Amino acid sequence: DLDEQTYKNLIPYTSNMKTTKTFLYATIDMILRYITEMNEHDSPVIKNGLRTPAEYRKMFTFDIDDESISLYDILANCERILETTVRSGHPRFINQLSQGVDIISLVGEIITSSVNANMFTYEVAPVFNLMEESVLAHMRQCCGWSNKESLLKNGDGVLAPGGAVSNLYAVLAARHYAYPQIKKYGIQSGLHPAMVISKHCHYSMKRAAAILGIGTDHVYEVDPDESGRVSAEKMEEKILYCQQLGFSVFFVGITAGTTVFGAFDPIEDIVAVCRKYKIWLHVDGAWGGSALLSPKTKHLLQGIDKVDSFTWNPHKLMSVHLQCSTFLIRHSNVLMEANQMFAGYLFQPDKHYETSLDTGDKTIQCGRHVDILKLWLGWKARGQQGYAEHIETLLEKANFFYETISKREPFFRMVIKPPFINVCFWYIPPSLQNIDQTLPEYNERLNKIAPRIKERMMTNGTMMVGYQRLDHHPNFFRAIISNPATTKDDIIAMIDEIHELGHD
Ligand code: ABU
Repeated sequence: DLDEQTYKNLIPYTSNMKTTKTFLYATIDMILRYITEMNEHDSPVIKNGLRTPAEYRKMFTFDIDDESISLYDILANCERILETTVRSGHPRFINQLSQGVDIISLVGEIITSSVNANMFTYEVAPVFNLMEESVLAHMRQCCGWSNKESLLKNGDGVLAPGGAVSNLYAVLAARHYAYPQIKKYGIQSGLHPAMVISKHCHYSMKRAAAILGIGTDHVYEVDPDESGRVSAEKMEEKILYCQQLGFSVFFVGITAGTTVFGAFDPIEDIVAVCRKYKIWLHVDGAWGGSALLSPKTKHLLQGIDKVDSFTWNPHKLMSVHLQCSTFLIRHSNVLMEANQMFAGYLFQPDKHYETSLDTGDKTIQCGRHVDILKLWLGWKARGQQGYAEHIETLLEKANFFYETISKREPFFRMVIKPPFINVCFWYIPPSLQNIDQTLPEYNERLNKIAPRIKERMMTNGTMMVGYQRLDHHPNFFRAIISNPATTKDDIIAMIDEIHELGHD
C-alpha cells in the first residue's frame, strides 16, 4: 500500500508510526539484499557494466516535477540506484584507496543521520564533540606526540571532509604560524612565501597554495627516487634554492604512503632539515597514517613524533565509511587563531559552559557533519589489537598479490617492489613481449594497454582496478586491497581476469 502513500503519511506529517515503520523496514531489507549480493564474490562489481550517461538518464527521471511521488516510487528509485551503482564494497573493487562496506560504520552513519546533529557547537552536539576531542587526542598519542592526558590539553585536531581539506588545513595553519598578519591584511608586498614538497605529494597541496594565495608557481617540487621517496638532501637543496631566489619557505610537505606507489618519505631525516631552517613540516598520511596502528608497520613513520602536522584518513585504511579524514596539529591554538570569526549567533563568549568545546570557529566550515561516531564505534569494536591485525592482514594480501603477479611473467611485470599495500604492475600482451623495451615504440604501445583493458573491464563490470602514468612510466595498474572482504581467491580471480581481458 506504499503505492498509495506519500511523505505526508510519514512522521512528522502524521503522528501515526505505521507507514514510517513499514517504509524504514523496507529500506533496511533492501540494504540487506544489496549487501548480501555484493558479498557474493563472483557477482559483478557493476551489473551489466558501466553504462553511458544517456542510458543512466533514461533509467532515472532526474528532473524534479511539481507533483510528489509515492513512497513505493521512492523505494523503487532506491532499488534502481542499488542495482546500477558501482559496488565499491565489492571484494573485487580494488580501484580506489577507500573501499568496502563496514557494518559498524554503516550503523554509525545511520545513527548519525538519525540524530542529524551539527558539530559546530557543544550545545547541539555535546557527546559527539567530546568523542571527537578524545579520539583526536588518541590519534595524536598514536603519533607519539605525548600521553593522552596531556594531549587533551595540548595540540589540536579536526575531522575534515577528506584528505585534501586536511592538507588545506595544514598549509593554512603553517601560513598563519609564519605570517599571522595575512589573515587580516592578505599577502602584502615584501612577503615571498613558498612551499617545498615532494613531486609525489597529493595534488591537494598545490591546490591549497592556490586557495591560500601562495600561488602554484611558488610550490617547489622535489623529484623522488625510483622508489617514490624524496631524500632529505634534495629537500634541503630545494629550500636553499628558494632562499637564493628570495623566497621564504614556510612549509615542507611530504607523504606517508603516496597515492600511487604507497611510498613513505624519510620523516626523521626531513625533520632535521626543517628544524635547521625553522620550517613547518607537514606529513600527509591520508593513506599510510594507519600504518601507525601495527607494531609491525609503525617504523614506516619513524620521526612522526616530531612533525608539526599530520593528515590521517580513517576512511582509507581503517574501513571507516566516507568521509572521515583527520587533521592533527601539535600547536594548540593555531587552528582557532587562523580561522576564528567570532560569529555572535553561534559562538557566544558568555555561554554557561567551556566554550573551547565549540569547535566550529576553528574550522573552515560552518555546519559540519558528525564523522566521529562511525570512527569511534569502529575503533571500540576492534580495539587497538583488531586494527593492528587488520593492517597486517591487508599487507599480507598485498604481498600475495605481488608474489602471484611476479610468477606470471612475461604477462605481468612490476613497476616497483611494493613499499606498502599498493601493487603497481603492467600487463604485457603477447604482441609486446618480443619487442625491444628500449625502443620508444615500446612505451607508446604499452601506454595504451591498461586503458584498453580497463575499458573492457568496465564494459563487463567484473572487477575494477585503477591505472595511471607516473613520471616516465607508461600507464600501469595500481591495485589496492583495503577491503577485508577481498580474499586470496579474489586476487587470483582478478589476475586471471586481467589476463583474459588483455588478449590482443
Ligand atoms: N587521494 C584521494 C584518493 C585517491 C584514490 O582513491 O586513488
